[in-house]
Amino acid sequence: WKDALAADEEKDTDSVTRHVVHHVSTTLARQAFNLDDAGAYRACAFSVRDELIRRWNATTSYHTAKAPKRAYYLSLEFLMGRSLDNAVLNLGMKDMVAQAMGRLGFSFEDLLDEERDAGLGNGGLGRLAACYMDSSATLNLPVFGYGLRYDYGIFKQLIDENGKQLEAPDSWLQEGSPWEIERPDITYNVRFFGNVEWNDGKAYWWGGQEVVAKAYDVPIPGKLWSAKPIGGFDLQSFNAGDYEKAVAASQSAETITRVLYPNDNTYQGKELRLKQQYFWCSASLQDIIRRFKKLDLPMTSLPDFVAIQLNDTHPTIAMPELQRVLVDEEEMEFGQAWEIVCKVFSYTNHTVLPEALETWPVPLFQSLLPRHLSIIYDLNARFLQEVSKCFPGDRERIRRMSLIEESEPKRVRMALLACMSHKVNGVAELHSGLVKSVLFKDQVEFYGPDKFMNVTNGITPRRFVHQANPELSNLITQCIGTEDWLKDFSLLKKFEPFSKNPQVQKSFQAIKERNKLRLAEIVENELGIILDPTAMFTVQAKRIHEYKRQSLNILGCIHRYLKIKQTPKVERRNICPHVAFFAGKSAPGYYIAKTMIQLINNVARVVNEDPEVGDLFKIVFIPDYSVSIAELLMPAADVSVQISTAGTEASGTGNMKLAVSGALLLGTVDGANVEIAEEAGEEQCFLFGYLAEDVDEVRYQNQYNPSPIEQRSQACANAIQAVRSGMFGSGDYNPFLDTITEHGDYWLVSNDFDSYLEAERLCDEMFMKNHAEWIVKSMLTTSRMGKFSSDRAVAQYAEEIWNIEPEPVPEKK
Ligand code: DL6
Repeated sequence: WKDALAADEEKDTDSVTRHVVHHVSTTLARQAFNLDDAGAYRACAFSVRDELIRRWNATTSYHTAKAPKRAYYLSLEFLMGRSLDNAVLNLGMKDMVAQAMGRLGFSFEDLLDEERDAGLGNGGLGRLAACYMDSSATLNLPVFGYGLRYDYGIFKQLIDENGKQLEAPDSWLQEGSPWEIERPDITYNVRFFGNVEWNDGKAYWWGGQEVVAKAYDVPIPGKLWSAKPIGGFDLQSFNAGDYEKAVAASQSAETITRVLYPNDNTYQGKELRLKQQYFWCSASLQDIIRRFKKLDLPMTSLPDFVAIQLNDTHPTIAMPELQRVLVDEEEMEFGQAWEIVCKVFSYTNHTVLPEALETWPVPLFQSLLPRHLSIIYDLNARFLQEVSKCFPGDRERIRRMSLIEESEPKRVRMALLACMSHKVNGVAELHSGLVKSVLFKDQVEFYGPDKFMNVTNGITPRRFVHQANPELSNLITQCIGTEDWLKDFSLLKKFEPFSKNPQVQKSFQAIKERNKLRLAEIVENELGIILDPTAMFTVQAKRIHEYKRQSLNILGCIHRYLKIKQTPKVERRNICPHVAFFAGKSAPGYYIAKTMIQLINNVARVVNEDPEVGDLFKIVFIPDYSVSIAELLMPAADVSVQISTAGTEASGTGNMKLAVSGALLLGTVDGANVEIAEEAGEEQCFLFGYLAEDVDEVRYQNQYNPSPIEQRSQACANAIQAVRSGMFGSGDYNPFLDTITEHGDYWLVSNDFDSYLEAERLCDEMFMKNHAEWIVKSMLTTSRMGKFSSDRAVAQYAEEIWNIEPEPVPEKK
């Protein structure tokens, strides 16, 4: 039977080879003998895509025939990264495809590097959406994503010779993407601006600008919309010789999906951003309603067939848009229509930071979406009447709860509109608690607590263990005797007993060492920094933001550097060798964050070039952080640095990616760190810092009754002084340093500094003096992370919010 199997495999590898060659000669119109890596990657990707489409068609036909209730995930960001490796692994075809490409003279691993990341997202929120699509497909759930097909994704980050971040465009579509299918047959018109006229109590929205939304299918099920002008360009002006006017309208349409807004956890109130949001929501709803209408059922049964999840407030305009369709086009009564809207929608909140909460100026709304504004006013009047009934005479509460903020100009509060949907969830226990007790306290008191819930985030084990850390994946499979844990992550706990097995401990440690070596080689080749792979690798990889406190990390690095320099040579052997990795982008207009990047790079340069320090300490800033870089970085980490001010990081998902690869948590009691520590056991973690419940009081002290920084932390004051002295070059770091010393240290850097250093000290001590124990803790961490699969999270959404069930396509008999 073995021969038969081998013959079978041979045949399959043969057929894959033929398939690839076919794409070389037809799709690429090239000859196999003079193909380069880029061409081979594309031909290979097209062959794999064929298989994805074949399966996708089967699922679509089955779902169309069966017509189950579906969930639609509306996300303005999908941070997909690369697709080829993930696709072949998920299809179980990796070996076969690698062999086929080998026969054609190509190394599959080299081809993987030819793919550009699809970076249609800023950070955690966008990557979460991509993980949820992967999990929905794995669980056979009828879930479909809708997003925008930006011509330019998140900018490419360059670091100049002064250590500063520069931004360059990410033209990811330049060579085309094999992972999308253009659908000229699926288009919808979307209107902006114009007028609303009333006739017989019925509203007519007309005029203004109309734009076409064209669909691009992505076979990891979803659609991305691209904006096109209606009817091409203006032929009349063209014929009259006014070429500029002829193309102006078409340019204005195409601008809508030109570029992703590069802001994470801050909101930019630009007209174009609201246009993007409405364009995407209108097209998606038209597509959803078209599909529903095929069922030939009354609109009142929409909530039995359609659930729509709002990924943050960005798609909230979809709620008044559905109301407009039901009232103006389907002629439904306003109150009945709104009941349907509320049943269909649910909303995930991803932040409690006030600067990230979207509010749109009323005049902008009035001009761009006049009909929607009138709907929102109507809703608000009815809503506030209900609130007054509940809390008679409580005018202050009514002011707080109004959908319209009484500012100058007035603003529409999108989060409060989103809270009218039937379920609202936060993304980690601690965060969901704050959502209820702080952010939406009034709403909880009005609607009751049942609407508000928690779904802790998750990550896909297929990409972040199996693909990113294949040796660890194989070790787990070997130990527990099955691969099933990749689809049922709770089985990971079966790996726990092996933490006592010396042989497995050795293998686990060897895998970590090889991952570190691989990273060290890349760093040496790309950045010219030579690392000691046996040193402790700490990783803080995430967007650069004051609340995430790369500040604490880099000032801690300065403290470490000063200490090494002060330690007599003979005693330096007691110091734990250390490599601090930083990676992440700052929003281009975020001055303080950009200053932190510059400081990190300049401290790194001084430390790395100091011969006195040698292998004891290196600092590496990896430019242009992306999903692909995360896949390299996370498996090589010894320590996961998650040090946001308590109560500010909604969840974090990098913390989960690091933990599954066995990095020990050095972190604050914030976001999903809390649950990671609960699952792993606090003994496995190095927790420090003020708790969320104490932060307000400390902040108040810092602001109104500040003690000198030296009293809050002498070590922090010294590190800041070293920067001010010019030790790390003459960059203008003062605006950043002043936030800590002069402006009330809002993020509690100085207050948490000493306990951070103490946590680091304990971490170093164990790594260096008790490495055997470290390995056990690392294995325990990995094996206890079963909760953090995005499969668990999506299953929870399906059951508790969307009310949908798995619909596997039956096997052919
Ligand atoms: O829920 C995904 C991710 C969390 O893990 C992060 O903690 C949180 O900061 C992030 N939130 C946002 C909010 N952005 N906006 N707008 O990105 O969500």
